[in-house]
Amino acid sequence: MAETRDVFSIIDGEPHRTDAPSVDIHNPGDSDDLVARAQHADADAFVAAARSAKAAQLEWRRVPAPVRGVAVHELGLILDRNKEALSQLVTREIGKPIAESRGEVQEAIDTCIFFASEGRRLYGQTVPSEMPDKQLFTFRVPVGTMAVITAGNFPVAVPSWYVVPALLAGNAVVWKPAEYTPAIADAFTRLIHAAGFPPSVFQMVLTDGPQTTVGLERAMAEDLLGKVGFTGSSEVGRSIGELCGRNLVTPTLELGGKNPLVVMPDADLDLAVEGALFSGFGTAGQRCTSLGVAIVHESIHDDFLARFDAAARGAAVGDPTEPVLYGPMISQKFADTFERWLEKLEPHHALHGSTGQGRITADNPREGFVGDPGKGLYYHPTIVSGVTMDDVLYQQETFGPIVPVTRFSSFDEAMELANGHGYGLSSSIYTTDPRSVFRFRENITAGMISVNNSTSGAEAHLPFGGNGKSGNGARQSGIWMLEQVTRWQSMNWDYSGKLQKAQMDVATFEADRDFTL
Ligand code: UN1
Repeated sequence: MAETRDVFSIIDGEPHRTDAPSVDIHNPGDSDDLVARAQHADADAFVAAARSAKAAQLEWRRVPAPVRGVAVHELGLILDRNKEALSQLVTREIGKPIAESRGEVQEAIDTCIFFASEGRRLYGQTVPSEMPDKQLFTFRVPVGTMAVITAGNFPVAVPSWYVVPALLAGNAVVWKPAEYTPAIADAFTRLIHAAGFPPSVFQMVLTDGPQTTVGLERAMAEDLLGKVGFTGSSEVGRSIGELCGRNLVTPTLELGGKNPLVVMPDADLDLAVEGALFSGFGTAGQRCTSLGVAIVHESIHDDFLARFDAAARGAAVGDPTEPVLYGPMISQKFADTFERWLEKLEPHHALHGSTGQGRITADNPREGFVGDPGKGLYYHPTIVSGVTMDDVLYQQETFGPIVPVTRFSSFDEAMELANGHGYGLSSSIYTTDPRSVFRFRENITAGMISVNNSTSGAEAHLPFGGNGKSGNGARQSGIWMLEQVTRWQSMNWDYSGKLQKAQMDVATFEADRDFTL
C-alpha cells in the first residue's frame, strides 16, 4: 500500500501545523487506502497568508516579466519530470482514470508552455494623442494578490489556469484547494516552490468552505486581495460574487454547466454516440463540461438511444488504474449528491445504459466491472430518456454518471432546449451540414462550442468560460486570461513644454459642411 501523507497548509513555504484534528482522505476507488491525513487551518491562517502574500508581491512585481517567465518555464519542466508521480496521485486521491489524470497534468504543463514566453510578450500599446508632442501608452499591471478557490475534479489543471498566469503577471496567490484533494494540493505546491517562485508569493491554505468565506471577507476588508478566482458550483459562485461586489473586488467565476449535445438528423450517429459516451461518463460525469442533456432529432432518436445504451452497457467501468471509461465518484460527498439525483427520476422517464441503477455492489453488480466494486464509490451509468424542460433533471447540473436525453422536431426547438436551462458553459452539435453549425453558433448562449466533438476536452489555450449560470463572463486560458490577472494602466506624456488641454486645445478643420456636388 502506498504511503499516507500528513498534509498541512503551506504558508511562507512552511507547513502550518495547528491543534485541529486531521481529516482522513481515503482513495475513492479503494477504501482501504488512506491517502492523506489533512489538517485544516482557519480563517486567521487565510488572512495571515494573504497579508504575507501582499508584502511579497511588492518585490515579485519588480522582477522583470521575462524573468518571471523563466520560473514558469522551470515549473513546466518540473511538472513534466514529475508527470507520472503526480498523475498517479490524482488517480489515487480522486479516482480519475489514469489516462485522464495524465491528460490533466499535461494540461498544466501546456499552460506553463504557453505562459512561459508570455512573460516576453506582456505587451502594452503606444496610442496616438490628439495633440502634438504628446504620446499615450498603456501598460499591463498586476492585480496584486489573487485568492484562488478551486474544485476537486481538476485538482491540477484548473488551479494551474489561475496560478500560472497570475504569477507570470507579477501577482501573488493564496490558493484554497478542494477539501478532498489535500495530498495533490501539497504536491502541486511543493512543485511550484521547487520551480523557484519565492515561497510567500504562493501560499496554499487548506480550509473548509465556511472558514474560507470568513477569511475572504476579512482579507478583503483589510484590502489584501485584488482578485478572487473561483471554480465550483453556481450557488457558491453567486455568494463569492456578492462578497466581491461589496468589496469592489472583481471575481473570475467559472461555475456549473448543463452542456447540451445536439444530434441533427444528418449526424454521423456512431461519432455522436462516442462523443456522448465520453462527455457524459468521462470523469464519472464530474466535469463542469460534462454532457448535461442530449438533444436528439426525433427521426433518429430511437436509433441514437439504442446505440448509446449499447455503448454504455459495453463500456469498461471500475478500477481507475486500469483503462476504464470511468472510475469512482471523487468522494463520499459527490456519491451522496449523485444518489439524490437518482431519487429525482420520474414515472415518464425510461432508463438505459445499464442493468442496474445506483451503487455498483456484489448485490447490484455490473457485468464486466473492472476490479472489486465493494472497494470504492462506483455507480452504474444511467441514461434517462423522455426528459422534458419541466424536469429538474433538465434544469440543473447533476455532476455524476447520468445523462438526460430529450427529443426535438425543429431546429428552433433544439435551440430552446439547448439554452432553456440558463447555464452557458460548453455545448456541442453533431451534423454534417455547415448551415446547422453556424445557426447553432449564432443562437447558443454557451461560451464554448464543439462541432462533431464532445462537450468536454477544451484545449489549454482557447478561451474557457461561460455565461448565465455558468459564470460572470470571465474567460480563462491563453491570452484571454491576461485580462483577469492584470489591469490596464494608461499614461500620457506631454513633452511640448506647455499645458495642452485635452478636448479644448485640439486642432480642427475648416470644413464646408454646406458643400454638395
Ligand atoms: C472543469 O471541469 O472544471 O474541457 C474543467 C475539459 C477540461 C477542463 C474541465 N479540459 O473538460
